[in-house]
Amino acid sequence: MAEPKELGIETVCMLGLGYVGLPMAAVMAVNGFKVLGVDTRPDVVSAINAGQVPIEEVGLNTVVQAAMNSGRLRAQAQPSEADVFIIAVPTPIRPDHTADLSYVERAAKSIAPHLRPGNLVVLESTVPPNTTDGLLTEILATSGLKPREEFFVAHCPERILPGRTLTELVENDRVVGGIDQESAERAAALYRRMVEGEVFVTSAIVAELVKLVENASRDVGIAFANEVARVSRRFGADGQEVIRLANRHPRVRILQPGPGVGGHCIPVDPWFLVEAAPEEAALIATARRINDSQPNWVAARTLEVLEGVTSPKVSVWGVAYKGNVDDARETPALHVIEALTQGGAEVSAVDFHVKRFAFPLTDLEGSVTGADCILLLTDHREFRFFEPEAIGQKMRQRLLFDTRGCLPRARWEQAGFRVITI
Ligand code: SAJ
Repeated sequence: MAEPKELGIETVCMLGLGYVGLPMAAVMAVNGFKVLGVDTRPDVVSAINAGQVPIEEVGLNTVVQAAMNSGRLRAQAQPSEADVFIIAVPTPIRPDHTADLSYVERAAKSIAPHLRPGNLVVLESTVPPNTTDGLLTEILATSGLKPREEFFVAHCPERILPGRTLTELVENDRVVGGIDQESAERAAALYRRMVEGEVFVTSAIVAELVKLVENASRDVGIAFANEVARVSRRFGADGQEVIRLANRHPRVRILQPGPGVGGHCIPVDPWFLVEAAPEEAALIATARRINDSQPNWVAARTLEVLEGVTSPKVSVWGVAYKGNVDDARETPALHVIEALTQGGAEVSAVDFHVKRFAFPLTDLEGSVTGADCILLLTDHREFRFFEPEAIGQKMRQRLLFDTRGCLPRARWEQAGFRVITI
C-alpha cells in the first residue's frame, strides 16, 4: 500500500465532523494523513479537540483517541490549505421533499479560497444527480482555477451503516466517480490507501446514481415488508410470521416490517431521484409514501387495541430510528407518539441511548407504571433482558405491541401479556 507521501497527499481537510466525517477523519489520521477536521458547530470543534466524541458509535472513542494521540488530527471552524478536501456534510430535504444543498454549497464556498493547483476535492455526501459535475465544480471554479486541468473533483458516496461504522468504513467496497478519468483515478488511489474493500472507478453521475439507488432499493424493500404486514393484518394473520415463512423460499428475501423508516438517509435520498426523474421514479415515490404512513398505521392499531379503555396510557419503548444507536433524526417514533397523543392516549417514552428528543423521555419505571400497553418501537438490545413479570406488576393492563418482533414472545405470554406483532 502506498504511503500518504507517495500518493502526493499528506494533508486532508475534512469538512463536516458528523456520523461520517469524524470516523473518516480519525481513520485517515491513524493511517498517517495529517487531518484538519472542520465543523461549523463550535461545540463539536471544542469537544473533538478535547478528545471527546459527541456521537455514540462502537469503537469510535478509541480510534478518535488514537488519532488525537498521534498528533495528526485537529478540529477547527474554517478550512485551510490541504492536498485533498473531503466534504461530508448533511444533505437533507425540505418540507416539500426537494433537496436542500445549502450545506454542500457552504462547504464548497469555504474551500474555494484555499484551493491550489493539483488539489483534489471529494464529495462523500449523498446528492441529487449532476451535483458533483454541476453545482460543486462550478462553485470550486470561482477560485479561478480550471476544473480537470488545475483541480480534480470526484464523488465517493459513503456507505457506512450506523452501528457498524468503523467496520464498514474499512471493509465495504467503494464506488469512486470522477468528473474526468484523472479525478476518479486520483480519488481511487486515496481510498485504496484507506479501505480493504474493492474500489471501483466510474463517472460522477454513475456514482451519484449508485448511491441513490442503493438507499431507494432498501426503502422499496421495507415498503414491501410493511405492505405485507398490512395485507396479512386484513386476514388476521401475523405479518412477521408470513414473512419469516416466505423467506424459507430459496429466492425470496423480504425485509422486516416496522413502525416506519427513519434516519437521515433512507427516508431522504429516494426523494432526490423522485425530484430529478418524477415520471420514471413512480415505484420509489410510492414506497416513500407507504413508509411515511407506517407510523400512523402503527398508532391506529395501538389505539384500536386500547378501545374502550378510559384515559389509556402507552409506554413507548425506544425512540431512536433503529436499534442500538443514539440517533433520533427522522425517527418514526415521533410521528407515532404525535398520532397517539392526538388520538387521546397519554404517552411516556423511554430510551437508553437517545439524549435529545422533541418529546420528554422518562425512565423505565416512570414509563411503565400505570400503563395499559407497552409499544416497542426500537429494537435496542436492553429491552430483551427485562423481566416481564416485574414490568407487568407495575402496569394497569398486560398488553405488549412489539412492532419489531424482537422480544421473546413466549416469556411475555407466560407472564400473562397479550402480545401483538405487526
Ligand atoms: N428498517 C426496517 N426494516 C428493515 C430494515 C430497516 O423497518 O428490514 C428501518 C430501520 O429501523 C430504520 C430505517 O429502516 O428506521 C433505516 O435503517 P437501515 O439500517 O436500513 O439504514 P441506515 O439509514 O442506518 O443506513 C443506510 C444504509 N444503506 C443501505 O443499507 C442501502 C447505509 O449503508 C448507508 O450508508 C446509509 O443509509 C447512508 O448514510 O446513506
